[in-house]
Amino acid sequence: MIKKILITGSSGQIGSELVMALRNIYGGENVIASDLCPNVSEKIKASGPFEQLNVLDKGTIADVIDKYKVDAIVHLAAILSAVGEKNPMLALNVNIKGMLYVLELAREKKIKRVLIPSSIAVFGPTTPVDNTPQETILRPTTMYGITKVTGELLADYYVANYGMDIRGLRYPGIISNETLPGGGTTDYAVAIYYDAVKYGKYECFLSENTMLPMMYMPDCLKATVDLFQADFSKLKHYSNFNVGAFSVTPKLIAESIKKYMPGFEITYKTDFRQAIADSWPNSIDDSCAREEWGWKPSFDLDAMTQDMLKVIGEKHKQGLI
Ligand code: NAD
Ligand code: AKB
Repeated sequence: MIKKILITGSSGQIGSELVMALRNIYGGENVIASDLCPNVSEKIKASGPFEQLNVLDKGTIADVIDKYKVDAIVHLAAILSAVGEKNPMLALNVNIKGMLYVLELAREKKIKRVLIPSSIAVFGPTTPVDNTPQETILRPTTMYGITKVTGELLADYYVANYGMDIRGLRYPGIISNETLPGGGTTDYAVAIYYDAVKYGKYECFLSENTMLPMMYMPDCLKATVDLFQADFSKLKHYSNFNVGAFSVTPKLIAESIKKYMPGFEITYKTDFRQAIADSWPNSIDDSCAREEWGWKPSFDLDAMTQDMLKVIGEKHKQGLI
């Protein structure tokens, strides 16, 4: 039985919501939030422990594991694709060295379970783009993607050679309304909703027909918790589950927004992120996740759009954005 979970990178887009989801299941005191950035939301501060933690500081990670008798780690601290292309050495350092410290400490301290997300960024221009299979060509052209492939291989190495329980899933672009994304290529799919509510228009940095796999945050949380709780002995894959929900282009999101905000306008001005998006798949075959641990998404594009506009509209009315 897992008793104490440490989450790294917990102030990010996913961590800020995953901490609360896991605290609801395991109890506030049993989920230790941690991030490089000391500024933490009131919600996270009030509901359980928070530690300022740099994943490049192995000694402090070890101290936090000992202090709370941590027996599971969800390692979210990372540098995402767009920031990673601007600063490849930072991405290499944080994503590889940080992960290696977590894996080594998990081995040394006999941590029972580790979950580390991967990404659709493991795929590259030579990967089949439609319904991208679980087992396929992994030759990414971004530093972020290179670190994610390395992470998957390292995790599987620790499972095979040290008998450890390490799991991971290849998230698509995650769309949410609580914490803004941290510098990825799929960030447009969040910004479009904020700008729709605030200004009634959006200038997109990807071209109108750029198709990418995406997922709404409630499904991301469900996928993460379900894989975290899955029976490890029943898994055939470990660190690299494809998970899909729906695939969209900027034009399709704009059309979905227009159903509820007919006056919404979108324009396009592409930048360096277009090349990153062009190297990623259109859609994902997630049948292994469905078969091995029962993955099934709930939200489609229109259901997500309605919820995003409602929540962000409410924040806008209250003057929070
Ligand atoms: P994010 O950028 O929103 O958050 C990352 C967090 O890590 C930030 O709070 C940052 O302060 C922290 N961090 C950075 N360097 C650190 C360090 N040295 N030590 C400790 N903390 C540090 O990222 P996210 O979107 O929440 O992503 C979480 C995980 O999910 C990452 O592994 C990412 O690759 C993966 N992922 C995310 C998406 C997505 O669309 N959000 C898609 C695919 C995969
Ligand atoms: C990014 O765009 O970098 C992330 C991802 C798909 O990994 N959202």
